[in-house]
Amino acid sequence: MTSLAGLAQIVDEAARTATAIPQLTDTLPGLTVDDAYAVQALSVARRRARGERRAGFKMGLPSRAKMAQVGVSEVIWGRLTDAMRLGEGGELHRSRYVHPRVEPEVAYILKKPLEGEVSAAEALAALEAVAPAVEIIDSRYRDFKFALPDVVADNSSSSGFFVGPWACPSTDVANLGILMEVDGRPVQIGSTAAILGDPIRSLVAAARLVARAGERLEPGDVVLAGGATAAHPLAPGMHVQTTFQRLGRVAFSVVA
Ligand code: 0L1
Ligand code: MG
Repeated sequence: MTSLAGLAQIVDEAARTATAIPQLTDTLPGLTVDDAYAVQALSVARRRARGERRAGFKMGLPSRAKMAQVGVSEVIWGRLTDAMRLGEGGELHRSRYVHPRVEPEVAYILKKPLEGEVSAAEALAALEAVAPAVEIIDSRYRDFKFALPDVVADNSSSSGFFVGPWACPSTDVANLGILMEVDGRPVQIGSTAAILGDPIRSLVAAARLVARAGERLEPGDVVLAGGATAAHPLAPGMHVQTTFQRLGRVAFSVVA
């Protein structure tokens, strides 16, 4: 049996070298979701040991449709580091990823800690600001195929994020229209309401789920609330612009 640390090395090296790997559950069908979160923590610890710093958390599978697709009833989560944050308006290097996709999200940044069971009102009171954002997801598994323990071990496909202009934390982001365009052509249209009905519920879930791992959301943490539409595959030469009603735009270009 490969140790959890050994599995962490496998997923971390796959991400570091942008190399597709077989699913862990192909050879370890008994791998549990709890094991997978332990692997995730160990793999992110390897990044930290290389000098990357904590940046916050991402929530994954926030829509009922995406949960049903993967056969789960709760959102999943992963960890963000400063190396994953990309410069708004800048470039994404395709060669650094296995098969990247982009999805529109809402980003929160905290001014107070949040831990365990909290209400939406408590979550709102802990906010420093809210912003439009996009997440770059990149499963390290071949063909973007995985079972739940695989994706959790792989840091819930976390690989990058762009954050747009920060807005006042009292901005109502419960049901904002979103348009994602590639080279001026619409590729995704949706609403922030697809994120658990209201993205603040995702922040509430983040506080609860992260506490199960003995951690809490800290001041300065960015929390990505989860994808509001299906993710769009990225290729060199694309210019991606995502416009959020009331919040503004996030744009970037894909280079080889
Ligand atoms: O951020 C997400 O919702 C993705 C979570 C993992 C599933 C996937 O990679 O599609
Ligand atoms: Mg996401």
